[in-house]
Amino acid sequence: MLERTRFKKIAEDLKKRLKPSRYAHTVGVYHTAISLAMRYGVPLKKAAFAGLLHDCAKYGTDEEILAKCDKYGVVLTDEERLALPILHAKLGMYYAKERYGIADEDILNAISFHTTGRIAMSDLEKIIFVADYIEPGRTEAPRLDEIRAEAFKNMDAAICMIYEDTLAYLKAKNRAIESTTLNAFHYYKTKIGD
Ligand code: DGI
Ligand code: FE
Ligand code: FE
Repeated sequence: MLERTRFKKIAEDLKKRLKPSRYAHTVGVYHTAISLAMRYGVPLKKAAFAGLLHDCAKYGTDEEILAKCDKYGVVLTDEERLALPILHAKLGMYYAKERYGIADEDILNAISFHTTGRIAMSDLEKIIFVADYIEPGRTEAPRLDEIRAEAFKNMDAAICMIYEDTLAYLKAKNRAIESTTLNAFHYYKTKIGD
């Protein structure tokens, strides 16, 4: 199947499955990911598919997402079982592979790690992590304008800013913080020499 046709078919399927607001966010991430891919020399096609699919499992309740992970044998650490908001990324990677036929490991990893990020992300993984946070439909987070500008100047610095604000938000809400998230934050902080 032609890539363009395949892309359209996936988009149509997601439009049916996701809430309208979630689909609008998906389209925002897809456009933002392509823009960042232009800036950082990443194949646009990879950014397009990863952006489109990053939240492909984000529908239903947390409990339903967890049950689907168990049903399909998605391997989860004990920590991941407790961090329900992260599971849609793991299940999303599974759907991308099995339901949407994505074989590219880099795209699959970008989906799997889009919520937490991780140490030593590929350029595509960074792009999806950042695009998810800065896409035009996001309005709630603090200093979005600053982070948006930084994303096109120094990606690693933008990643650190996103971690700082996300960790502050999670702490304020008394939520469990994944070790993947924490380790990645320290890694990028050291990397930019802060
Ligand atoms: O799926 P989206 O809403 O587009 O965005 P996302 O996949 O980045 O999920 C955002 C949520 O995930 C946000 O409420 C912060 C939360 N999050 C990020 N890292 C962690 C986390 N939640 C927990 N519990 N632990 C983390 O380490
Ligand atoms: Fe997500
Ligand atoms: Fe998202």
